[in-house]
Amino acid sequence: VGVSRDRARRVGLRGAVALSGVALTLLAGCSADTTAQLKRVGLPVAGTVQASSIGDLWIGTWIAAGVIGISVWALIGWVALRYRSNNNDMPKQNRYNLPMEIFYTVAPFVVIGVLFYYTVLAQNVVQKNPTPDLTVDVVGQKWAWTFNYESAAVPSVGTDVWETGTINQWSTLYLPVNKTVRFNLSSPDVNHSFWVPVFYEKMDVIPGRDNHFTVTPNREGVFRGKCAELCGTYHSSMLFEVHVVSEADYEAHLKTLADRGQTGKALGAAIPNPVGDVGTTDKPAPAPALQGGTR
Ligand SMILES: [Cu+2]
Repeated sequence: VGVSRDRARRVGLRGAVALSGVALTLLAGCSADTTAQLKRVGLPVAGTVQASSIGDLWIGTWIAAGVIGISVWALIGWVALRYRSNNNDMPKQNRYNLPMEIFYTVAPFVVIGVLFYYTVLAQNVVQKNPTPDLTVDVVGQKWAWTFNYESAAVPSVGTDVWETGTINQWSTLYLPVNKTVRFNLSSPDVNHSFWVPVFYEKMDVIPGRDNHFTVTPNREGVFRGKCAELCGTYHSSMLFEVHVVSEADYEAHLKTLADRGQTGKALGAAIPNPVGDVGTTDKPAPAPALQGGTR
């Protein structure tokens, strides 16, 4: 018995060394970007002030899950090796062991309780809704996004302006960097979901319901956005681009929209949908000029 136990230990040790060798080789082969992304457990680089609270929750949850998972596997492995036996006698039974049963009933509640506590903390940061510097009315419609910018934030433009897309031309959303923006979400047709991955948060867009959230984009760049709620045939076309730009560029973009005559508010589906008679057309408007490439 002693010899085979020794052997099992040696085989286990060799396996562990081989596995960590493979893991190290994989890590060493990664670019700096990939390694950084591994450290964020798959999240993109955060694009808002508020995102870090969600990022910390995400990483903390994985660490907690890792600690618990590894402990459980280690215990299973230890029991399997330590108490393995060649005889077929019924092993000692531990049913109705009260301390044990209390432990495995209470332990999951402790885990859930800790996760719940930190989720509430993160949620409080994300839903603080500070007074915004500007407001964008976001309309999710089958199957594009319309963004309405209020003139109040940029008096030099002098009017509210909007922009939209079609299933063949994705929409763009412009935001000034380091300004707090409130998104008011509405839909004239079915449920959609407004998602910009670098914000780390998304929110459903539900007809007849006043959903909103507030973020402060703090990184200039062009980011992807999409509908995250299966909303119909061309759901996959509900993509948009978020341009987080300087204040001057933001103002210039709004002026361009005003010059194109895209003034006032477009709160329904403003553009006829080019695919058959799908979509709604409650307010015909000039088709938007192409911005950037087509998809
Ligand atoms: Cu959608």
